[in-house]
Amino acid sequence: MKRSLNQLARVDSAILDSIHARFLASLQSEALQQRLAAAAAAGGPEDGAAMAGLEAAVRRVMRRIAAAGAAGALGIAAGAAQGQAPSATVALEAASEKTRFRLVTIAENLERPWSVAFLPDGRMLVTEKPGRLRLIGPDGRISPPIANLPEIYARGQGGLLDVVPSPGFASDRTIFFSYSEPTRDGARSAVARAVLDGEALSQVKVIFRQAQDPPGGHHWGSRLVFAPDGNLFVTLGDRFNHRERAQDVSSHFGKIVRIAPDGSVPPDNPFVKTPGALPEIWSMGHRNLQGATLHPGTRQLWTSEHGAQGGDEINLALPGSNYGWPIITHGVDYSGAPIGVGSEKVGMEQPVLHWTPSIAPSGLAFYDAERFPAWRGNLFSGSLKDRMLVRLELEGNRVVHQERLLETLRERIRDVRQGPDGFLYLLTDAAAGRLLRLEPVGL
Ligand SMILES: [Ca+2]
Repeated sequence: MKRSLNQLARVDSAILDSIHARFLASLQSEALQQRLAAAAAAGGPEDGAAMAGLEAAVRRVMRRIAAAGAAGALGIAAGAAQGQAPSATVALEAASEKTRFRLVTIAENLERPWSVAFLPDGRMLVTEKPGRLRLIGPDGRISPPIANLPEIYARGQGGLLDVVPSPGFASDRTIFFSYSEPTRDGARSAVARAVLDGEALSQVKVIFRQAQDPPGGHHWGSRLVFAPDGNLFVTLGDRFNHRERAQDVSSHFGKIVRIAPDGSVPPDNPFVKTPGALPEIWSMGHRNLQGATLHPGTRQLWTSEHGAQGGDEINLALPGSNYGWPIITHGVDYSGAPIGVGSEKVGMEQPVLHWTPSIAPSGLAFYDAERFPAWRGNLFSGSLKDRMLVRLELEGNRVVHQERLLETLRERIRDVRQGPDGFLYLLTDAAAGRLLRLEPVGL
C-alpha cells in the first residue's frame, strides 16, 4: 500500500512537472516578455518578481490539484499554528553529486523571512520583511514579535532585512540589524544596534543612514557582515531608479560600506582622503547585493548581486574597487536594450562568476563545518527566480563547478547560513515562509 502511494505521488509529481514546464515555456512568449519589461521599466517588480507573481498563481492551483499524496513528495508541509513548534517535519530527502541529505522544517508560517542569525544559547533570530523580528527556539518555537523596533518602511523589497549578533554577544547581548527607514521625502537604508533584553530591544541606536532618501521600494541590498577586525560591512543597492549613482562616490547607492560598530568611519577606509567622497565607502559600482559572507580561509568579503536581465554576479569585494555597474555588465536591460559600454572596461573589476540568464541570488554562505565533509570549501547561494540552492566548487578564487540543489522544492530561497551546529540553514521567501535545515543522511 505504501509503495503504491509513493508510486502515485511520483506519477502526480511528474504530471505537475510537465504542467509547470509548459507554463514556464508559455511565459517565454515574446508578448509577455515585453509586458514584463515595460512593467520593470516603469519601476515595477524586478528580477523575475513579476514572473514569480504569475507563477505563484499557477502554483496555488497546482497545489490544490496535488492534494495529499503528491504534496508530500513536493515537500509542501501543512501549516501549523504560529507559536507552536512543528515536529521537525522531514520535507525532502535528496542526493547531491557529493552527498545525500534531508531537509527538515524547523519553523514555519514566517511572513517573508529575510535573515536568520544564531545566538550562543542555541536560539535563532529571524527577521520578517514587513517589520518583525522573532526569536526561534532550538525546538522551533516562534516568539511573539520582539518589541521596540524602529519605524520601518515596508514596501516592495524594503522592510526589516538583515540581522547579525555582535561578535561579543555572549557578554554584550547586542544585535545589529538593517532596514528601510521612512523619511519625509522617501526612505533610506539604515543600520541600528540594540541590546536584546528578553523579548524586547533596549538602547536602540541608529549607527548608519544612507545619505540620500528617495521614494521607491526597490534594490536595498542590505546584508551585514562583521569582518575579523571588528568592523561591519553593509551592502547597499542602487535603489533601482538611481543606478548611475553607483558610480558616484558622493552617494551611498550601489556601494558596500565599512563602519565601526559605533557607526564611526575606520581611518583606513579607501575613500577617506578622496575629496567629495563619502568616507564609509569600501567598494562601488554594485547593483543589488543580497548576499555577503566571509571566505573561511582568506577572511575576505564575498558578495552576490542581482543583474538586470542576466549579469547576476559573485564578487570578491576588495577595498576601493569598482565593480562596474551600470557601465559594464554581462546582462542587458529588461527591454533587451544594452546597458553601458559592454562587459569590460579598464579600471573595472570582472566578477568571479556571472549568471546569464539570471537566477536572482539571495543569501550567500561558505560551508566549512564537519557535518558535510564533501561540501567543505563550497560556496552556497539561494536563488529567488530559479527556486533552488546552488552549490559552487572553487579552486582558489575561481568557480570550477556548479550544482543546482532542491529544485523539486520549488521555493524561493532567501537566505542560506551555516549554523554553529555545522548544518546548513535556509529561509524560504513566501507569505508563509519556512526555516529549513539540511542534514546529512547515511554518513
Ligand atoms: Ca559588476
